[in-house]
Amino acid sequence: MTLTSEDTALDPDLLLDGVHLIGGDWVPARSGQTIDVVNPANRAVLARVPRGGAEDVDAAVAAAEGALPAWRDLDAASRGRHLFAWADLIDAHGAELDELERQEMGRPSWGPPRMGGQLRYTAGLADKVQGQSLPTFSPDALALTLREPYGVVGVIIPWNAPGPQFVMEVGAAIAAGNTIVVKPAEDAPLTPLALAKLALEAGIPPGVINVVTGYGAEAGAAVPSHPKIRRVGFTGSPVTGRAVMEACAKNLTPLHLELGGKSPQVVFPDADLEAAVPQMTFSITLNTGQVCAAGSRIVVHRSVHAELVDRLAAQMQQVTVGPWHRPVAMGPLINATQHERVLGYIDVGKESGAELVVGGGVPRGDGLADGFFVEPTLFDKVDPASRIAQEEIFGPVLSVIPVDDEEEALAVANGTEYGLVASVWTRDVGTAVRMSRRLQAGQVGVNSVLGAPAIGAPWGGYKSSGFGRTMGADAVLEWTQVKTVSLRDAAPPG
Ligand code: TXE
Repeated sequence: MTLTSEDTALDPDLLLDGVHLIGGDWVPARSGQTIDVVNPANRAVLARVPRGGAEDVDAAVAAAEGALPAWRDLDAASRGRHLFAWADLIDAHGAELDELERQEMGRPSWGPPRMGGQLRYTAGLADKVQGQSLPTFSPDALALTLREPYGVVGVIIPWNAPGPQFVMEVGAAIAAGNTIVVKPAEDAPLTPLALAKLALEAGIPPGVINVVTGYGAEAGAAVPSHPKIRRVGFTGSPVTGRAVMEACAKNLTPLHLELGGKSPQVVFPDADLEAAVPQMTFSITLNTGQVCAAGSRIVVHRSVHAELVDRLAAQMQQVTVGPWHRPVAMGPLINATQHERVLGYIDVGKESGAELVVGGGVPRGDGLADGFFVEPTLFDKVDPASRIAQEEIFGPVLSVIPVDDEEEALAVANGTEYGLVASVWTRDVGTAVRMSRRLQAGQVGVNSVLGAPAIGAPWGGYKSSGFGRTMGADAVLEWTQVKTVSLRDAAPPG
């Protein structure tokens, strides 16, 4: 395949080709090898990125170590100012960043990115990281706690929202005074590289943010196993999350994990279906279902089940599918592996006895032949124990599970290993309160999907969806460790 970047509307200043970022220098991999980055809507090669490995991670860690003392010791308000400047540049380049992310995801536009706003919230927290003063046993002493950065930290991010994931993790870690090595996903490393370039332009010193591109088993595996990386953040699959945690265990490196979900949407008889159905459809088709928070299970009271399925079927049939440059609702899946995986789950669903109501295939049509497209798919009467109701599909596949009462709804909703997001559709405050308390999820939405529509809300899972929080004030604190300092008057009077 040949590079097609000249044919596209990509901003050449933000398209890094063949280089990643180590200590302020844009360099190739030590091995000299590269990986093609492909638009999954048409398989055109957008750019190549270095196929980094352990030695590149090593160099990035050395650069981050070099940058650490000055960044850590910079007054916190100045650190925050650097992040504000970065947010301003991100906003100024919003359209170009969106185009880049759209092409590496193959997805349609969702309007201006919100990354700048999220980053500004984090920037404002930089000088609000504070400890406590503590009571002491005697009046000649003072005791207080300091919240200090870990030092050099490492983050591995996935491909489904490469821009926001980069900004979220990097913003929180560096706001707290850490310096960082980031390993973006091999399928979508271009937006992270562009964001790192803007960070440098915003005046964030070289070496504070380092980006090593490459495959998971190579550059990725080198991050949690590096003895000088003092804390790790990982977002991705449970299988890889376990491997990352095992590697961290060897060095006793603390970490947080965000591992996806199988988020239930519990629909009560009094729900406003007219309002709910478009949101439910959006929640499973946004980003072609490649969203950790996708509301992939509808747990519905039997009295409104038939009406809900009819409405969902009508709504899902209206979801338009196509490449990034068309005004469609849904783009392709990220790559051939995910395409096979999602189609495989659809087969599993058909074989499980569930009723296929909408979709289930690969859409045909003009401009769709070369992309990894799949139809929005609706299964009804799904057995809550079946694989399509238990496992994260990461595609636009929605399962409807009818139930008889609130207790059964709760048992089904809580009956998977995951616990990222749960939604409740009801007009009754009492039902909303009871469900909010009893649903096992890091985020509960009442009459809303995909978690809190708030800036600065902490984000993370219960159960196998992971632990630790990646947004808001909690995220910044996660990147700090607590030191207790006690001071004593060496020669107290009398
Ligand atoms: O994920 P991986 P994949 C889920 C989703 C999806 C499935 C597989 O269900 O269908 O995972 O996706 C890096 N050491 N989610 O295979 O492997 C890899 O290079 C260190 C949920 O893409 O977890 C990439 O940067 N790193 C999800 C990142 O891990 C390794 C987002 C994620 O890849 C590594 C993505 C290793 N041994 C997928 N192997 C969410 N929670 O939002 C791979 N990586």
